[in-house]
This record gives sequence, structure tokens and C-alpha cells, in this order.
Amino acid sequence: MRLSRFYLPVLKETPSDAQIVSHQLMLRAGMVRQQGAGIYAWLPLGFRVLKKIEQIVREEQDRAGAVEMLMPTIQPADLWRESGRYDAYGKEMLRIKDRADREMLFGPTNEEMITEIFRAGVRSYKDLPKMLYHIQWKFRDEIRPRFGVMRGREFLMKDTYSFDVDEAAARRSYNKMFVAYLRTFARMGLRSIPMRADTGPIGGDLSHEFIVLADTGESAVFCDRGLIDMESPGKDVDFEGDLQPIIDQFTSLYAATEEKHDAAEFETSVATGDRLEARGIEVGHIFFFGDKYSTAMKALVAGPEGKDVPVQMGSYGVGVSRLTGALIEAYHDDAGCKWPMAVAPFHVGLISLRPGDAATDKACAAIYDGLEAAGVEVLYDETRARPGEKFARMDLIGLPYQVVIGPRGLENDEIEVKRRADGERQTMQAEKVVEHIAAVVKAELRYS
Ligand code: 5CA
Repeated sequence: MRLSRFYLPVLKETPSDAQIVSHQLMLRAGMVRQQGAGIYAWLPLGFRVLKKIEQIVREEQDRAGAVEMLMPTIQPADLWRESGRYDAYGKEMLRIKDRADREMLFGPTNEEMITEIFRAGVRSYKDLPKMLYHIQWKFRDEIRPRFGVMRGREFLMKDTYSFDVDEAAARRSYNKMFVAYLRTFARMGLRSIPMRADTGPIGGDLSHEFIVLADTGESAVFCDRGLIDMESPGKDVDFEGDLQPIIDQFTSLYAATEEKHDAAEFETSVATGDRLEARGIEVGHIFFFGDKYSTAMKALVAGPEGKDVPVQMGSYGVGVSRLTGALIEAYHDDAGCKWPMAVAPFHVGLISLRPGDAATDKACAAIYDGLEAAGVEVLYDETRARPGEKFARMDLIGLPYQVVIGPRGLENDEIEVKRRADGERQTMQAEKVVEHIAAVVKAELRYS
């Protein structure tokens, strides 16, 4: 992508209303633009990150056996009257009327709709288990939208719903999502800690929040430090096998959000030096709520004994748009973002120090074409901006590698390659650059 064609409206000043670094950087780097309280337009750079996150979430859902679909954002109120949540949900629900005066709403979540879809098509336990998901915009009229995309009113969520014949089977579905979540966040470079959590308006009594530790996080959390170093399950994990040992390992140490925190238990079960009281960002939340919706909405299946039973359900959410902010909180410095390769908007920034100079243009074109041919995503800054401005902009948007080409270096057949993560610089011959970059990008994209 040529920068002159792209749309990258970077800001020089830090917007005064942005309190946390991820919000500041997302605005400064031209990733999003606010359109209303808690409502953001995703500009091309931010959109690319969002799509990368979404794709990792999707791949791990598919791997765990969930099946993708897409439900609408607008839902009829009557569906929510069936479950009893239409009144219970309160002011957080955005209620709308259409031209025929029918009551509608902008979906804050999809338990009711998926239950309606399920009951229309499944009759027997023999069709179970089923796990269905979609990645769709939600609207919650939050009292205090803040921190940019971290607590938005309109936000992108991945929500999965599981359907099982009995509680033991539902537990297996829950475990699949538990493991899928550990892997999903790890692939993005985030260490998430599953914590016992409150269920709020979704309901049920078994629930975990996946928390990424960060000083700017909205949740107060309490856990055993041992959880920080626990390795997430690898690529070879068998989702059809017994996942309980993995769940047991992650739940063996104390970890709870504020609402579920038990100070006495924390003190007796965790050694003083291992007690961690911190703040964190909730990037995912999983729930098992049994027959809460299936009984109310009559989603029954014929059980093994021939009798109809309400299906056992769970729901599992990932904050896809929130993750963009969480990732910046985890990966930045004073100069800007430092994207991990897996979620970077482009893998490499190519900076021409003297566009218009024949030798520089030629060398840039060769490397740009070579990298693209090797499947590397390049943002090519061939604009007329001053070098200082180009460097600052490239640091701000935080692509993992920068390739800097100018006439002076070319005289000695030297091209500079900078790694954004630690600022390490290397000079190399022009003919080596494509091969080198393609190799490091590939290596950093490999995950276990
Ligand atoms: N139906 C369930 C699971 S699918 C559900 O709605 N769960 S939730 O309320 O916990 O939301 C799932 C995830 O969405 C949260 O873990 C969080 O990462 C994200 N999320 C929730 N509210 C917001 C918000 N206002 N802004 C950004 N992300 C949010």
C-alpha cells in the first residue's frame, strides 16, 4: 500500500479528552475517529487491526468446533419478552420503533435470537452438541462510555452459544471455549488470566472472565502470581479430547474479579508473596447458564429417554474492538504503538528518504515489489514529507519493522532495517532485504 493513496490522518497533539494511552494513540495514529459518545468510525489503519484480531478469534473458534453465522443487529422486542429480559435489561438497551410502530432494539447480545434459531431447527439430542457464533456489532447504552473503544456504546463482539443435552456435556462445551480463549489471546501476544466472575444480566452461576493485566484496566482483580507464567495450551491441543486437566490447572490457583473476591479465602489459599492485587482489562467472558433461556423460550429436544428436555446452554463473548485498545496498552512506548506481528496493520513500513531521486525510487520499488510478492504487507511512505516527520509517523503507527532507503545509504549499498519492538537497527545490502524481512515476518507469525 502506498501511503499517498492510504488515509492516515495522524494527529500531532494528544487529544485532551483521551485519558489512557491506548485511546490517545488510537486517535493520534488515525485508527479511529469518534462520531458520538462511545461510537467510533474505524479508519483504514484501525480497521486493518480489527480485521486481524477478528481473524485470529475466528480461527480459534473454528478450531474448537464452533460454526460461524451472522445474526442481525436489529432485533424484535417480542423475542426479549419471551425470556423476560426486555424489561429487565433497563436503560442499557437501545429501543427503537419502526415506521409501523413495532418495537425493536439494537442487540446488546444474542441469547434470545440464537435460542429462537436453535428451537426452529433442532428436535433431538442426537443433533447435539452444537456451537454457533457470530462476530457482530452490539450496542449498549453504557452510562459512562470511556477510554475510547475499551468501553464503547457500539462495539464489536464475537459471541458463541453452545447447546447440549445435559450439564456434563455443556461443561465440555464450556471447557472448549475456555481453552480456545487462552489460545486466542496468546496468539495475539496477550497473557490472559481466567478469573471467577459475576454473571450480571446474562445469568447462570458458572462464569469466567479473561483478564489482561494493565494498570489502566477497569476491573480490580485478585490472583495468585503463579497464573502469570502459566503456558497457554499449544496448537496440538485436542478439542475432542479431555480438556478438564487444562481447566483444572488454570483454576487451581486463586483468581477472582472484585465481585467474586473472597478476602479470607485469598489469604488462606495464597502465600503472602504470591498475592497479586491488580487491575485488568476484561477481554472475554464465558457463561454457563443451563436452561435459563431454553425453558423460558421452550427450546426443547427429545432426550435419550424420549422425553423432551430443555437444552443446556452457555454463551461466550470476546471483546473484539476492545482488544485493539488492550493490545496498545500492552504494546507501546513514548513514541507510539508497537504492534505484535500477528495483529499489526502492516508488517513493514518502507520509508523513502528522497522520493524523486531515481536511484532511491528504483531501490524502493524493487523492495516494495519483492516484499509484496513474498506475501509481506507493506506500507510504503513515498510522500514528500521530511524524513523526521516520516520517522515519527512510522514509530507512531508502530509497524513491527521499518525499512529506510535513501541516496546516501544506497551509495554504499546499505539499507537500514529497524525493529520497532526494541529499536534495534541493522544495515544490509539491498539484495538481502526482501529475504531477511520475509524470514523474520514469517518467524514472528508462526505460533504454537
Ligand atoms: N452474551 C454474553 C457472552 S456472548 C455477553 O454479552 N457477555 S459480556 O457482556 O461479558 O460481553 C462479552 C465481552 O464483550 C466482554 O468480555 C468485553 O470484552 C466486551 N464488551 C462488553 N461491553 C463492552 C463495551 N461497552 N465496549 C467494548 N467491549 C465490551
